[in-house]
Amino acid sequence: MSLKPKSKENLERLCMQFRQDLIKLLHGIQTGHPGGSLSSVEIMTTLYFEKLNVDPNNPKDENRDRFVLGKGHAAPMLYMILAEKGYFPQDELTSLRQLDSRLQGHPCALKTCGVELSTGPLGLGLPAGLGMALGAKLDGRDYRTYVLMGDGELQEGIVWEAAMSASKFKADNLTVIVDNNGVQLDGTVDEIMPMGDIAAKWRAFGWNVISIDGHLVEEISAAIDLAKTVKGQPSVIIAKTVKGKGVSFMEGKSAWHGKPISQNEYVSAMNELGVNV
Ligand SMILES: Cc1ncc(C[n+]2csc(CCOP(=O)(O)OP(=O)(O)O)c2C)c(N)n1
Ligand SMILES: [Mg+2]
Repeated sequence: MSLKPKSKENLERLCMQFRQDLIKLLHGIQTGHPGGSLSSVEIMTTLYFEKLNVDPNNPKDENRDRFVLGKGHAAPMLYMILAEKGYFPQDELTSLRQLDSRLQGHPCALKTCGVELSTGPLGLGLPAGLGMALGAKLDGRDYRTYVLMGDGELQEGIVWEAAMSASKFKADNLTVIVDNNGVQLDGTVDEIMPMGDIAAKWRAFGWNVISIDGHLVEEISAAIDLAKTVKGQPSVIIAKTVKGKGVSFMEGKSAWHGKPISQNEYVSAMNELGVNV
């Protein structure tokens, strides 16, 4: 079913709000990861506000859909979404990355309500997510598991071990979304470790592959729906994105993977996002 105009409008409004709030938050705390948070805004927003069957009032419901943030450094984006959904108070966001805060620099499932899996070491999201998906089958439950991964993260060997297992075990209740922004921590993916044709790689590992523009909420929504209809194999949505999307001086730059935002940069970013500061 295609996204209703009202839903599309609502998602796009939320995405703009999250971009503004993210820049304000990361400038305020002078730390954190803007680039990979900004590239995944539409993906995470569409999942949480349109697709995932989750309830902040019943966060451990055994039938809830599972979302795993493989690229754990995009934690600020996840936290903003969880706060907006009501998992914890909005005013706690400014404690991000502070000592003893519940909101650690990378998601911690033991401390933070709504975080499904502790991540940070790249690559472990998919094997754990596969376990959740296979667990659903063993328990006869119909929840789905979603794993969001970075394209640099795909270089981890464990990803491909999990990928071949997922296809062997026909994990058709598992959807991976690759935030395919072409950039990793200190360079482009092509410079650091070229991955070639990643769609062909996933296909060769037995996955159903769907390629989309990862900044268009209607394409993300349609791809998630399509993946649900595929039987007998897991699906991967390869979402073409721009690292740092929405703030021109951050776009496509590995330097903005993780660094403090200066006062001048803050003013310029906020102006670009339509806020006078
Ligand atoms: C196993 C492991 N190796 C290295 C790192 C350090 N690291 C953190 S983020 C990152 C780059 C990730 O790039 P990508 O997956 O493309 O993320 P995105 O571009 O979406 O931010 C690296 C190398 C890590 N967290 N885990
Ligand atoms: Mg990347």
